[in-house]
Amino acid sequence: MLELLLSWAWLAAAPPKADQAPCPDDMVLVQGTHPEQLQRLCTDVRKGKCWAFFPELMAQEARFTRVRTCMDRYEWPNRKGTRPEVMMTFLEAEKMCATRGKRLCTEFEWELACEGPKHLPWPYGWAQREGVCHNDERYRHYRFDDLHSTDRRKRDRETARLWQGAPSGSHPGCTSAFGVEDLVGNVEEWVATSRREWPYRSSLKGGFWAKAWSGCRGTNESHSPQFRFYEIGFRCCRNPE
Ligand SMILES: [Ca+2]
Repeated sequence: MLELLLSWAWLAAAPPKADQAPCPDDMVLVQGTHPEQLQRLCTDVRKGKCWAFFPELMAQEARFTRVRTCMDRYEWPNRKGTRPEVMMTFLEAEKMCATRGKRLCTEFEWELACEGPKHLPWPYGWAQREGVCHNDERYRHYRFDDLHSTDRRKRDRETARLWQGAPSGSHPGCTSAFGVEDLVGNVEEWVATSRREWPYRSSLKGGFWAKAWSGCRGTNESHSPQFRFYEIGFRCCRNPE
């Protein structure tokens, strides 16, 4: 009996197995090297934007950051089939992540998650393909006074009128090599700024449902942590076990 108890006690105290998953089930491991600057050769220029790059051809600046993080598979609240939340400031998004023991992802973590180990310009390849990610809706003009009204009902009504987002995970082709979904398009995502030249500690990535040229690179750095908008959401990260 004593032997049995001892062996039970040893098992209870045993360290986790080496192959234990570093991230919870609803997060994915994003790991690799992030090059701060990339140069690619554009092969399709329209409307002042690049819609395709020469495959596999790339020059990288010699400034790299090692990334190893667990990232939510979907936009907040990180549940497949659920409508992602919008109209939260960067400060509120930080607090929401903290309630789950997480933090906002950094700009570099987000870019590596989107580009994958091959550093693709879009999560799925070297050329933009219509309809793969949710960013082809027609732009609707917003009414500033309604959207920023102190009257909550007015604000909610305008947000609902502008909403053209999709439930999380409804564009399976818009999945990065690491398995993160909806990075490009759907709702734009708050990230913690990584580049020293940006003015705020808050940045935005991925464009939204009506920004067809969005890709993995390109940061919207023009909004302070107090800014809120009808198409802005976020996703969370945390350090691996
Ligand atoms: Ca997104």
